Amino acid sequence: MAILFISKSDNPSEWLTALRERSPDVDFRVWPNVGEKHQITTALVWKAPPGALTNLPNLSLIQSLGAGIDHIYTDPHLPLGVPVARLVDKELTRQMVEYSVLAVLNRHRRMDELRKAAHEHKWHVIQPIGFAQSRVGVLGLGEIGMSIAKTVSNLGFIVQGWSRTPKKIEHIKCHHGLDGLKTLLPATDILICALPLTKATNRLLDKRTLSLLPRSSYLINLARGEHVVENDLLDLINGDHIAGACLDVFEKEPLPTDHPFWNHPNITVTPHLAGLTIAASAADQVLENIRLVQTGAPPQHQVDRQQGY
Ligand code: OXD
Repeated sequence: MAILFISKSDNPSEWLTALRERSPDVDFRVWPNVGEKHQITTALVWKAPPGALTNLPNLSLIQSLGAGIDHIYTDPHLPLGVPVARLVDKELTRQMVEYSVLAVLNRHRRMDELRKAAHEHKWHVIQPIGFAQSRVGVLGLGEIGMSIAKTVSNLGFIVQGWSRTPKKIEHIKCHHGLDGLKTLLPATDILICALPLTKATNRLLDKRTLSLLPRSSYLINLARGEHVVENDLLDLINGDHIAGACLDVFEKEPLPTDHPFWNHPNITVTPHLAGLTIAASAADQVLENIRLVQTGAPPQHQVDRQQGY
């Protein structure tokens, strides 16, 4: 029984250390050094090259190294019938919440405007902005979206949420379906995208939907670049309908050096780091999933292939 690690961005030695501390005999291999293929039972993956998971006859678990699994389903050779699990990790969720709070407060307290004024040596006092002018809408009410919504609401913000299916969260008005989205957007000043990437959410935030936001609204995207039609967002910001955006994810990553987002005064770009997986935090879940699958049980947080999350 061996684990095959396939990721260019995660550190294999951190994973090896974290796994061996918990399970000293673990057989850990780093792609492309697969060794005897029939010995591989688990694949730990983040953006595996297409085909890397084929011809592994005893593969019984594909474990994402992140919360998202869209990177797995882009492989046209993905072995059907092998369970795919995503990570639901406290540390990852904590980072995503932290990033969202930072971005919401930056917008609420107009830090971009203040930084610009300070740069010009201007004593620029902004009158207090009430929560009624900073209504927050959270798209996606899974583990991460729900934690963001609750934390931002606990800070005093008026928070509404949106998801595919109906959800109930204390103190948070929840909407669902396309009609729900049409209700939420006009009542949102700060929109946070925490959606899974599926066929239904790909390019969901385009000119049509983003125009439903009120004037001077703000977008925070920490989910996937493909949720947003980048040129539409740019047009709406340049046309002064949307005030700005804080973006951690992009259609193409790394963001090309000549992309207009980089130099835009109203757009903050961060390099897909809102939530990074820490091996020491996530290793227990991975080992537990391996154990579950060995006993014939489904792994925790198994992905529904049809729904795509
Ligand atoms: C993830 C991510 O899916 O970091 O975990 O994007």
